[in-house]
Amino acid sequence: MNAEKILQAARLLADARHVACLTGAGVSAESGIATFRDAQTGHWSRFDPQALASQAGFAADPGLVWRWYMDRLESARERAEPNAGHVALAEIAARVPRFTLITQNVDDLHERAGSTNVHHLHGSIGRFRCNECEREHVLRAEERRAEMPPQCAVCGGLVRPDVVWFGEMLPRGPIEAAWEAATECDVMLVVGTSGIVYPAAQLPYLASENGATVIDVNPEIGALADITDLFLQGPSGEVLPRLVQALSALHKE
Ligand code: BV8
Ligand code: ZN
Repeated sequence: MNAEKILQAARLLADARHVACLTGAGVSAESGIATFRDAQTGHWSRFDPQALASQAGFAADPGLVWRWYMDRLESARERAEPNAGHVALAEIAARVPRFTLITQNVDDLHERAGSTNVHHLHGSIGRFRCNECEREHVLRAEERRAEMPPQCAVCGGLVRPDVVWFGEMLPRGPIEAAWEAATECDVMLVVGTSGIVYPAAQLPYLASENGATVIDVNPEIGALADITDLFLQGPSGEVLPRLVQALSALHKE
């Protein structure tokens, strides 16, 4: 990653009134959480995440889906720590007038790194609700180890994680905040997403159509290449801290 491009990106951030940031599974990769693109770790590698993260998958085998989420919850909550990329995003937010963080991730690593007001387009793996009546369910310790999902205390429906499955609508609040930020921002900073899943992947396009500059941080060139103005190739845990350093240096000038 050459210093010139980092400096160019830092100047864009320094001149921005409003930076919108869209993150995907890649920002949590260096925390040890497998992305959807990578084969899921261990015995999950023989399952297709898109099949498991769906009503059909849950109906077909609620126990399998429950165990998949309990394993992911354990790795996100017990084993994973925020990495330098998560921390850098919280530091950039403190250095620009307005910063809107929108994530496709269901882990809480942005919050644990100090980011506030994080918009979770696809929900959170640490929250649970009834698949039928949608009542919130507070998970008990023994339910984390159970082979089957718990049943709703009120209607008897199966309890599921409060995440957005494929084919399900995204929550209105986060969508409205994300759409407003994408249309209003000067810079759209995209970090660690393949840009494949809609409607989240629409946001960089929306920002670009509304005159924002799109910066993409990713080790690989992806689906957003055609609207990316500045591509910072590399892992977010390395690129973002360098961006913070360059931004801080500009502020000292
Ligand atoms: C909806 C929560 C309709 C669950 C998730 C055909 C064409 C277009 C669209 C569709 C289609 N068929 C179906 C659809 C719609 C579908 C969709 O987009 N499908 C895709 C696969 C084609 N979308 C939906 O179903 C959405 N709902 O459309 O509803 C509707 C409309 C009206 C009324 C009713 C219904 C719901 C989508 C949300 C699904 N839920 N997550 C859970 O987590 O279990 S999506 C899930 O996958 C993640 O949240 C994430 O969003 C997505 C994976 O994407 P990424 O985050 O980008 O991760 P990925 O692994 O793909 O990429 C990782 C990237 O990181 C890579 O680029 C890699 O290079 C990079 N990377 C790796 N290491 C690093 C790094 N980057 C930086 N640093 C590193 N170190
Ligand atoms: Zn219920």
